[in-house]
Amino acid sequence: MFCYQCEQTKCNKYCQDTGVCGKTETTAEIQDKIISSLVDLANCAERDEKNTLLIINGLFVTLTNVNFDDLSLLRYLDIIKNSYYTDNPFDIKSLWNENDDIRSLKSIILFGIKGLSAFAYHAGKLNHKSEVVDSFFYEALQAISKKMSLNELSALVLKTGEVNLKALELLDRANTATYGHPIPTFVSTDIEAGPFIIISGHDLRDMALLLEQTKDKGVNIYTHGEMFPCHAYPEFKKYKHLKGNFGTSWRNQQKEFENIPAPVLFTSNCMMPVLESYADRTFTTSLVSFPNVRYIDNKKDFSPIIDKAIELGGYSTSQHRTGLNGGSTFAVGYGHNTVILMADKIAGLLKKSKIKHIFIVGGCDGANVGRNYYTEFVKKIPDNSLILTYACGKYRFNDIFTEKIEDIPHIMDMGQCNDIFSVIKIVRELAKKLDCSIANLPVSFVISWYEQKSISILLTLLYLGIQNIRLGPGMPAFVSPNIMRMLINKFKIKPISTPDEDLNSILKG
Ligand code: SF4
Ligand code: SF3
Repeated sequence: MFCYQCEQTKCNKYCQDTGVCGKTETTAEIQDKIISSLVDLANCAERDEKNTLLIINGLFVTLTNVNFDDLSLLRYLDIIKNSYYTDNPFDIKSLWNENDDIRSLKSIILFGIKGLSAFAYHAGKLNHKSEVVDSFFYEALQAISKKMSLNELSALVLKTGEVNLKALELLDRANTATYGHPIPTFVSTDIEAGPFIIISGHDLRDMALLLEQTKDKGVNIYTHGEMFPCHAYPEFKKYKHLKGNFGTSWRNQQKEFENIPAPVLFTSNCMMPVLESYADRTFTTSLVSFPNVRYIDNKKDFSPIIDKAIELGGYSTSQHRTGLNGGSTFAVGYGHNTVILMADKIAGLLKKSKIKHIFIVGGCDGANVGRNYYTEFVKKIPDNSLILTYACGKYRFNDIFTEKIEDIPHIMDMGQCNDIFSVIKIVRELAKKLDCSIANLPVSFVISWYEQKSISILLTLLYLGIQNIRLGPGMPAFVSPNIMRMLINKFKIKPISTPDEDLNSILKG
């Protein structure tokens, strides 16, 4: 096997024999076949709704930490293969042997559209679709098998970021039109006595269905990982049994799910290999699957998981739990709708230097020890600066209590990874209010990456011309030295160094 699509790839080169994520060689082979078939589908089949859905689902099941189940993956492969004919099948392995820079640019495009597929998938579940997004999947997949120049591929890399912005906007519209605009909300980390279910992942529709099916059952619901921002949506606030957040980010799940008297539902990435100790009370749905773990199909009848919660009974007394820094409340819900109302005030405070700087510290969490950087970095940010955050990396600091700057919270959590859209909207609004370009705002992006959604988000930031992004904990293994030089020259991307060094150099301007 050859896989280098995520940040934890072996020795920052590539995974072979078995993935650091737990993916087996057989699973990797099937996923490669899925990608090869999707390239053939894009080249040989009609562009229609059915095929577009096959592409979106096919890409999403190959994302890191989504589907480890060979039988399930083979079913996707079969359906894709039966949807086109070619006498000259493409093999993704040919890409790994291409010239270093071509391989690198095509990998960036491929991993970028994997991230894009996740956003399009969730938006599609809420009946929001975009012709621009859908047609780009075909263009990008065709490019993987075509002879193209470095310039053509570089342009397509930025186009991936541009189309990803459309997908982020689409998903924002889907979520807010269906569940309302997030409002600032304080969420407890304690667990009440009695039966409960933990729901993880990004799929808001699955959350809505689970809340509805559990509302009169005496079963409480707790979010985990990227499902946490659900607490801020008005439509979910109506359910009094949506109680709080259990645990932290995906990387701690094997520890956090052990020895608890409750079932867990995974609705999207990131699922780690399920340990035997909790396999019998783990459930997956949508595109997530793991061998011998119960799967809730598209009928979305959650009775088995509700029954399991009642059978296990939950804790007999309430449990006090905390975040990673000892705090027992997380705040969330600072989406664009809320923060744009503060834009005049923030712009005024920036002018008067009462707010010195805005730091965007967001992105994925992961197991790498270098990720302590983000906790230390946030702790060192002066009180006269704002911190906007999104995605699961924030669990490293979202329980730290901080004072406000004249009613503006020092740390504002915008939501899931896709809610980078709120960050972009707010930064654009501030640039408008201060009559300058984004580049001239006192705003710095300090981003952590892990899987392919963070790659598509990075491409969007580059497409928007955002420079001086500090990226960590390491640089992607799939970027060749020449392409890295190009990124550094054109966009001034920097690897993170130490919190002190980076903070000093940012604040010195
Ligand atoms: Fe390795 Fe990441 Fe690929 Fe898993 S997804 S096999 S950890 S590179
Ligand atoms: Fe997290 Fe997987 Fe990236 Fe949604 S859940 S951000 S890592």
